[in-house]
Amino acid sequence: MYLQLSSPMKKLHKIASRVGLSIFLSVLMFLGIFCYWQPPSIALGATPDFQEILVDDNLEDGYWVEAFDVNNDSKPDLVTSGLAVGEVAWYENPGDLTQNSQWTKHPIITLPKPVAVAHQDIDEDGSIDIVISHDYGNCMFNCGPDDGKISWLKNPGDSGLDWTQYHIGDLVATHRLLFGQFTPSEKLELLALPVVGAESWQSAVPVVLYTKPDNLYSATSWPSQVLDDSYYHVIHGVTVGKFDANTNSNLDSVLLASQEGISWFYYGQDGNWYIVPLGTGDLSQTVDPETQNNEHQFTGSGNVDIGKIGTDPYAYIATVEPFHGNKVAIYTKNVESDLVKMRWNRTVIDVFGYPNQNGEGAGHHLKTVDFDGDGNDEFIVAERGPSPFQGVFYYKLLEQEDTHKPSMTFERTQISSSSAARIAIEDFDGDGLLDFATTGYYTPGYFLADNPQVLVFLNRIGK
Ligand SMILES: [Ca+2]
Ligand SMILES: [Ca+2]
Ligand SMILES: [Ca+2]
Ligand SMILES: [Ca+2]
Repeated sequence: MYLQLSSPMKKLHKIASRVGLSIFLSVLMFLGIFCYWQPPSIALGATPDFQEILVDDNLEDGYWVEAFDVNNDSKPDLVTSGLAVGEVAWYENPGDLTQNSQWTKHPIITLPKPVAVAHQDIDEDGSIDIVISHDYGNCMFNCGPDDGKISWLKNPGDSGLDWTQYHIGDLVATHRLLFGQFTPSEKLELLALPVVGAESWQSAVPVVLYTKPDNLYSATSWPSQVLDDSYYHVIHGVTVGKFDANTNSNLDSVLLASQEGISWFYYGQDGNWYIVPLGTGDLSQTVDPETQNNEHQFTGSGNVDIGKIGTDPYAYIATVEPFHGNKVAIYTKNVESDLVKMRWNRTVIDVFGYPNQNGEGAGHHLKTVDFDGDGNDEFIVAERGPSPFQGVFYYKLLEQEDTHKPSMTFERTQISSSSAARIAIEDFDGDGLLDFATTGYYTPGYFLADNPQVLVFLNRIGK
């Protein structure tokens, strides 16, 4: 498994000119050790090219960005939130996307420490609503019994009214939310994933499924069931898909990134929930040789998405590891290893410096997308910072050797150097090519980026 850099010497020189020697050494590791150098001519087919559009800057907050059409004009808008101020707002897509176009900001609500956002037309009135976890309190290292609530916010549409908040449930440390059709129930389902258990950051995490009630507006909470409360610890990443399609199941299920590594969590045909471990993630977190300090020694995985190659929708798994990790790893399928089963092989392809004294690196999110339309997924990684491990990094599959025990070569290109906490994928300019948006990371107690921005990156590959 190899990594190749675009214009590597240029980038190295630029970085070296503005960092000190100690950081420079880790930059050398970042740029060199895990790379396999190839002539740049191989990469000429689809040079990553994105037009950066500033939506907002000089923010005093930043954690989540979600993309969907809030005002029903067929142009995807952005919803942002963060734990510092707690304002949830949406930015209206102006349509004509240029450097000077103004994205009007509309406040939605201000909540104590909102974390995760997901969207769905919950009341089926034609306007897409929001579900949000909030009142995060002092989680994740010191959660109180009331630190974690889930609400849905009714989109007022063009009624001129405010957004209305409805309670869904209380769940300590809720950190990720996903809508899906996870069971044969035909009701709307919401999967809620706390980052830690209620007792301590090392306690097991309850995975909870909420079901939309029939009395949606009068319900004081949504019916819920705990699907598992013993296996998982420190869940930070999730991706949803129809991973069980080969058994003719049309149900959604999830890949989870947790202290246990990468696992597939799904509802089986017998009505039970199953956990299938796919890989252990990072088992040996490195320590900064300068500080020799790593308080939490996180292990496992922190973010996960799955990449397609040609006709195989599950050709590779891309991860950031471990929790708030400094490593980018690729899992590929080895079908030679067993008579009847295949196995996922993990390879670290990139290292973004060392974990800090809390054991945290700069990596915070990742998404697989076929941006250049060649039938294979690229993936982009959001690095929260500090610089030089800050911004969006684009990984393009250059070649795959041997389909039975594949070795993949990726080329890395830095798209942005503005702090990136999360990525949202949409076609913001309606040209048929998927674009992406990011928000900077600004969370007290974790990391405060300089000048957090909300940015849209329009896909101009091949144009
Ligand atoms: Ca819109
Ligand atoms: Ca609605
Ligand atoms: Ca592609
Ligand atoms: Ca586009």
